[in-house]
This record gives sequence, C-alpha cells and structure tokens, in this order.
Amino acid sequence: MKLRKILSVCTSLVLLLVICSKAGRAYAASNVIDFEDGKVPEGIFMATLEDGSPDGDPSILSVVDYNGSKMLKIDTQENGTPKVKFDMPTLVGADAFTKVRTIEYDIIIEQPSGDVAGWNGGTVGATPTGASGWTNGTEWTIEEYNNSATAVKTLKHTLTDDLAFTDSSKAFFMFMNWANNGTDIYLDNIKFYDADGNLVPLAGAVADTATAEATAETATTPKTGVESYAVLYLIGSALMASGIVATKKHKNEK
Ligand SMILES: [Ca+2]
Ligand SMILES: [Ca+2]
Repeated sequence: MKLRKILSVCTSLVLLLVICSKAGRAYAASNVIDFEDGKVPEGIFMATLEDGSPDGDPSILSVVDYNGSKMLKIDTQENGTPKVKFDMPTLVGADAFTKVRTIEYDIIIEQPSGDVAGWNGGTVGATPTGASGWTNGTEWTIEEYNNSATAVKTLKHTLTDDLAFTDSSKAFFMFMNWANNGTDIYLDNIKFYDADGNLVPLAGAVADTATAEATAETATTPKTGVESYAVLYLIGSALMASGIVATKKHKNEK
C-alpha cells in the first residue's frame, strides 16, 4: 500500500515538473531573441543611407545553424564595415523603447578561409544625434590568433543616462565591425535591459509572458524551471528514501 502511495506521489511530481519546465521555457523565450524560429526579426537589418544604398558593407543577414544553435549570421560581402541596426520601437514596442539602456548578446567570429580570426572590433553605437550613430558607442575587441573561430563571448553595451532613447525614429543600437578581413559574425541570445537591469520584454511577447506567469501561479512553484526542478528533486529524493526505509522495516517485521 505504502509503495503505491509513494508511486502516485512521484507521478504527480513528474507531471508538475513537466508543467513547470514548459512555463519556464515560454517565459524565457519572450525576453530573448534566440533565432530558434529561423527568422531574422523585422527590427534587425543592415543600415542604409538615405538613398537606400548600403551604409558600409552590403552584408547579408540570415539565420543559420551554428555551434549547436540557430544564430544570426552577418555574412560580409566586400571589405567595408558591416553595420547592423537593432530598431528598438520595432523590437520592444513603441511604449517600451525609451526604457531600454543596454543591449547584450553572444558573439562568435569566424574567418571562413580557415585562416585565424585575428583582430575584430568596433563599436555598438546608439544615436540621438548623428546619422551613423557611432559617436555615442561603446567599443569592443575580440582577438584570436590560434583558431579560425573565436570562443563564444557575451558582450554588453549600456547607454549613459544623457543618451537614453527619446525619438522613435532614432532609437536603435548599431553594431559595427571595423575589421575588413572577410570574417563572418554570428550573434545569438540578444537581450535588452532597462536602467535598473531588468529585462525589457520583446514586442508581441506580452501575451506569452502573461500565460506563462498564470501557469506558474496555478502550479504555485518558484519562478524559474531550474529552481522548481531542484526543489521537486529534493522532495522526490526524500520520499523515495523514506519509502526504502519503510520497505526495509516491513521486511524486518516479517
Ligand atoms: Ca539560438
Ligand atoms: Ca562573406
């Protein structure tokens, strides 16, 4: 009898676990551009000049399988500076773009010729002033003189208070690589944070977030799937241990 009870409790725990991990995944996906749908989001595109011609290298953007995930590939075509724009009103919505202060992303750089990746670097600019937006930027550098591809690196660029976005027509981050050596750039897990370091949800993700929160509340579990898993695992282990003790006791009594 006791064993059957323990089994039914364990089954309930597994069910709870499945619910929690699903809720956790939906919540995470709504705040991160992870490219897993295979599409280049509408708010990410190559910079152009006023006449519509490329501003810098006419690189081609696509989503590809790389390093075990789907990533945004910036495929340089000539030897100019690739300039990729992240348009904040499109990505987080017209009501939320003024909150955004920080962009964060994972980056890998590869020299497709097989030669070493060498020096790559540039600026991530944002602009309330100036057409090309690089004057207000934060510089980045990645060097690799042994391999053709660099290790994954997470880069983060934060605007100072006086450069916060105000005008929706000029509210963008612009990623640039000044290296003109034909390297391809791969980006993934793009996130935006407000001045207090909170993730700013992506546009169109509000409904997903609400659903995930509701599910999490119904299940009365901690916020993240990982935490839930740890707690349930501990409870499960404790129950199983007590089950073993009970079975042993029963045998002894016999
Ligand atoms: Ca990805
Ligand atoms: Ca290329």
